[in-house]
Parts: sequence; structure tokens; C-alpha cells
Amino acid sequence: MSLPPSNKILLMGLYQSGKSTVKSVVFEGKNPQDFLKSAYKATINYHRDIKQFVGTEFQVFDLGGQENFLKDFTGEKAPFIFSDVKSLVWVIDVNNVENISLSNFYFNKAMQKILEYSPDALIYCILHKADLILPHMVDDVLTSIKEYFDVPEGIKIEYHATSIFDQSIFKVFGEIMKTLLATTHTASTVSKLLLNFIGSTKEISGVTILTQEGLPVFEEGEMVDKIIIPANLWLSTSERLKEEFSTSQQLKSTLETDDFVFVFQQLKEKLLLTGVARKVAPLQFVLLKMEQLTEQVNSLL
Ligand SMILES: Nc1nc2c(ncn2[C@@H]2O[C@H](COP(=O)(O)OP(=O)(O)OP(=O)(O)O)[C@@H](O)[C@H]2O)c(=O)[nH]1
Ligand SMILES: [Mg+2]
Repeated sequence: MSLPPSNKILLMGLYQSGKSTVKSVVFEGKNPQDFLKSAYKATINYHRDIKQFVGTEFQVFDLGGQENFLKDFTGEKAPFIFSDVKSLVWVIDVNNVENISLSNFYFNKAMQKILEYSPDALIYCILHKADLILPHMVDDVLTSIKEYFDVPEGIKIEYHATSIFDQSIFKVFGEIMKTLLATTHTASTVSKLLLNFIGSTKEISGVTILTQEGLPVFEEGEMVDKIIIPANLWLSTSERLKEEFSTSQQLKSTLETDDFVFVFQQLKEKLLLTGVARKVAPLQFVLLKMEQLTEQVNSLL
């Protein structure tokens, strides 16, 4: 039996735009705050990582952004780089708009190769490090980039403003993972289960399943955006908690704010199930429902 082709994701853009940092935060669960202290280290050529989520393999290519590498990737290495690509994320540094024409130049070259080798790839352009500009300016800058960028006909593209310091970067990559996973049998049965659960359990507003790195791979219902940051905090402390209590059992906990209660339940495959309910719902009922859902999801994984 041949293995299903793994999902190839490219991270591309000019040097120092944040690609390697994004890869570490989103796919390796690194703490964003740690990057404030560390010095920039250019990626030489490219790095390829293989990740497995919900039984599906993902290959993440972090492509060096210095010009000689970009020339190479869009030139003689193009058949290798651009074949079988499922998604390409073009990264622009919001702090470096003076280089926007250079970014656009290589973006256009990359898109020509995408049309040639992987015309069905999902394309995202992220205006990254959005934390460095004033919030009310983000939409204006995003609009000017959209107008300026030269997108060849036949390419469908989505633009998002992102930062490693909030949920925005997880949302973009979560969306990519969800789309790529949607074709697999396990993922579609889990999705259906979550949809039925939200449809029949009005007390719970939203549920999300995240990878141990904090990437949301399933989402259903409302307020799921609110889950990402609490879930990431939970994930960053759960290993220490497990050590402290020397437990191999699956951890669970709750977090209450004035209006909401979040329920965290560890699943098989190092996944985390999180539910959010308005506090008007009785807590014991919410916990019971989340416990039942955990069992059901585990039986599908
Ligand atoms: N403020 C802010 N800084 C960021 C963010 N993401 C990355 N950075 C910083 O941007 C710098 C760029 O780092 P890298 O991720 O190594 O850049 P790169 O795109 O991989 O660069 P090359 O490998 O040369 O192509 C680092 O100093 C990061 O700390 C972000 O969302 N906000
Ligand atoms: Mg890099």
C-alpha cells in the first residue's frame, strides 16, 4: 500500500520577514516571547520539517529569504520546490515596506511557478509583525498591499494581518490545516461529530481541537477565536503540571472569566480539546458534556 502524499506547505518571502519564527511558534510550540531576546539568524537555503497531525503528514518548507536563495528557488530549483505544493504562505514584514517592490517581484515569480507546478495550491499572503504598527493602521496597510501586489490571473489568494504575539498567526495556519485535513476520513468523522455536538448541546458555544503546538485543527460553533490564547497558555504549562503530579493520566482543567468558562481536556495523539460556554450554563453539566465528547473523539482518533 502506498502512503498518501504528504501535504507540502511553503513559507516564503524576503529575508527577516519572520518565516522561521512563524514556523517555530506555529509548528513547534515555541513561546513567542522568547524571540524578543534572540538575535536574527538567516536561514541558509531551506529547512524542511515533517510533522504529523491527526494521522496526516505535513512537510513544512521554511525557505531562506535572501535574494540569492529566492533566485534559486524560482529558477533552477523550481521543479523541486514548487511541485505538489498544497499551500504557500508569502510573508511580508510590515516594518519593511520599503522593500515591498522586491517582495512583489519574487512573489510574482513564485506565483508563475505555482501556476506551472501546483495550480490548486492555497495561497496566503500575510502582512506580518502587525504588532509593530498601530491597530487602526493595519487595515489601511493591508489594503495598500492588496492593491500593490501583482497577482497573476488564475491565482486565488487571501490576505491577513498577523503577529506571533496574538491568535492571528494561529488562525491563518489553522485554516490551512483544516482545509488540508478536510479530505481525510478521520478528520471528516471528527468534524461531523463536533458539528452534531454543537448542534445538540446549546449550553456549549464552541469547541476547538488543537495540536500540542497550539494550532487549531478543528473548530465548531461560536467564540472559537477566544479559545486560542487560553489554550496556548494551558499547553505551555501542562507538561510541567504532569511532571509535578507525576500523572500519566489525561489532564483536564477549567478556566473561568466573568462571562465564560473554558474547559480543557487532553485527548489522544497529544491533542487538546477545548470548549467554551457562557457562565449561565451549569458547570457540572458543561463538564459532563465535555467528558462525553472527549470519549467520543478519542474513539475516532
Ligand atoms: N514584532 C515582531 N517581530 C517578529 C514577529 N515574527 C518574527 N519577528 C522577528 O523578526 C525577525 C526575523 O526573523 P526570522 O523568522 O528569522 O526571519 P526569516 O524570514 O526566517 O529570515 P530568513 O531566514 O533570512 O529568510 C526576528 O528577529 C523575529 O524575532 C512578529 O510577529 N512580531
Ligand atoms: Mg529563516
